[in-house]
Amino acid sequence: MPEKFNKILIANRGEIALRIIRTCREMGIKTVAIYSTADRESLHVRFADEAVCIGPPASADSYLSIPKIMAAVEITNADAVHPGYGFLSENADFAEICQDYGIKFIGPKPEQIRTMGDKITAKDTMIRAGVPTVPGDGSLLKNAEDGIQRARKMGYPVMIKATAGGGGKGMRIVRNQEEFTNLYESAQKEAKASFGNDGIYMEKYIVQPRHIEIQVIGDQYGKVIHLSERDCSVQRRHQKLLEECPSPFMTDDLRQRMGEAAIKAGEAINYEGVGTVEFLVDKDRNFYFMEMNTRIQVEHPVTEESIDHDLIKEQIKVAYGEKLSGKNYLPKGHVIECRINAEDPWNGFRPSPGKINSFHSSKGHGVRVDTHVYAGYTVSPFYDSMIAKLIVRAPTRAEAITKMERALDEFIVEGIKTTVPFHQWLLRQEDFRDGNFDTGWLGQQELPKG
Ligand code: MV4
Repeated sequence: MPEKFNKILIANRGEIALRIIRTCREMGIKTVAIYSTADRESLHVRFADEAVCIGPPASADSYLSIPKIMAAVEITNADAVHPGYGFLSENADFAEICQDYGIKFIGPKPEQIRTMGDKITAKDTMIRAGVPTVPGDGSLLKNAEDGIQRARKMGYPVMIKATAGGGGKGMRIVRNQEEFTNLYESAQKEAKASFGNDGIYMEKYIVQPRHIEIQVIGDQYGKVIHLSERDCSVQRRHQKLLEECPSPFMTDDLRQRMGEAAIKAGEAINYEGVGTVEFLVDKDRNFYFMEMNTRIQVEHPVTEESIDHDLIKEQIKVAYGEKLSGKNYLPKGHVIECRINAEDPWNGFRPSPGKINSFHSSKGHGVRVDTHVYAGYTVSPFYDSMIAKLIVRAPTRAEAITKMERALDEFIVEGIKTTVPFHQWLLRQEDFRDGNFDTGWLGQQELPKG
C-alpha cells in the first residue's frame, strides 16, 4: 500500500476548498487553508486544521501568487497541494515548482498540463492517438492569406481558434472569404492580449453541436478509465449553467465509443489524475475531441451522484500512488446540477455581489447542495459569482426535473439576486424538457425581463 499524505494545502477558496477539506477529513488527512483578507470569515478557513492569510483580495496578489502559496506550504509543512479548479489548477509552471520542491501537486504532470494547454499540440496528439477530431489539421496559420487558401479547400463556414485559447476567447466563426481577414486579425489581437500568444489555427465549423464531456481518471501506472458523461450544452457565453447525466442525447453505443475515445486520449499522454475530455457532438452523433481539462471540474458532483463515488477521494488516492481496478463506471438514475450564481439573470446576468441577509438551502431525499455561503455571508466582487451548486438525483430525467423544481422553490437567498429564477424558467421550457437543445439554444431564447 502506498503511503497517504499527511497534510494537504488547498490552494483555492469557496465551495471547492470546502469540498476538498470534507474528503480530507474523512481520509484522516490534515488540511491547510489559504485565504485573502476578503475571505477571513469563510468556512474553508474555519473548517481547515490550519489557515494562512496570503494577501489582499485581488487574486493576482493572493490565490494566484505562487511565491505566497509556496511560502504557506513551507511554513505549514504540507506534503501535497490540491489546486481545486480555476486559479492555478492548470498552471504547468506551478505544478513544476511543486515538483521541484518535493511537494505533490494533486493533478497531472507539468508536461501533461502543457500538452493539453496548447490546443494545436493537444489536437495533434489526439490525431496521432486515433481520437476523432474536428476536420482541419492541427497546425498554425502563417497569416490571413494562408488561412484563406486553406478555407477554400475546406469549405465555409470555418472556425478560427487561438492555440492558447479555450473557453471561447480568440475564437471566430468565418462564413465566407470576404470576412476572413478582418476576423482573423481581431482573433489574433484578442489572443495576444488574453494569452500573450497570437497563434491561430482553423477547423471546419460544426453547426449546432452539443457539449458532452467524459470524466476520466488515470493512475501512475498508465491505466485510464472513464466515468461516463456530463451534458453541458446549456451555456451562456461559454459559462455553463446546468449540467446533467445521462445526456438526453446519449445512447449505450455512443457512450461506449466516446468512453473508449476518452480513454485513448488519456492513455496517449499517460494521464495521471482526474480529467475531462470535452467533445462536440453533432446531430448525427458524430463526436469530435475539443479539449481536455486537466483538473477537477465545477460539475464533478454530477458524476459523483451518478456513479456513487467521491471523485476527490479517488483523485487523492491516485496522487499517492494507488492503482485503479480497470473497470469503467456507468450512470445510475438521472442527475441534474444547477449553478446558483450571484447574478441577475433578467439583466444580462449582471453580477450581484453583496450581503446575504437570509439563506435557506434546499433539503430532502436526493438533494445535495455544495456551497460555502450562509446567512450573513458577503459575496465579494473579487471572485467568481457562483454561490452554490444544487444537485438532484432521481430514477428518471422527468423525476429529476420535478425534484429540481421542488428544490429550487425552497432555495431561499435574500439580499442579492441569484440565478434561481433562471433555472425555474429553464426547467419549464418545452425544448429543455424534451432534451431538444444544443450549445446555441439558450442564446436564441428570449428571456423574461426583470
Ligand atoms: C467549436 C464549435 C463549432 N465548431 N469548434 C467553444 C469553446 C471552445 N472550447 C470551443 N468551442 C466551440 N468550438 C468547431 N470546429 C463550437 C464551439 C462552441 C461551444 C462549444 C461548447 C460549448 C458551448 C459552445 C458555445 C459556442 C461555440
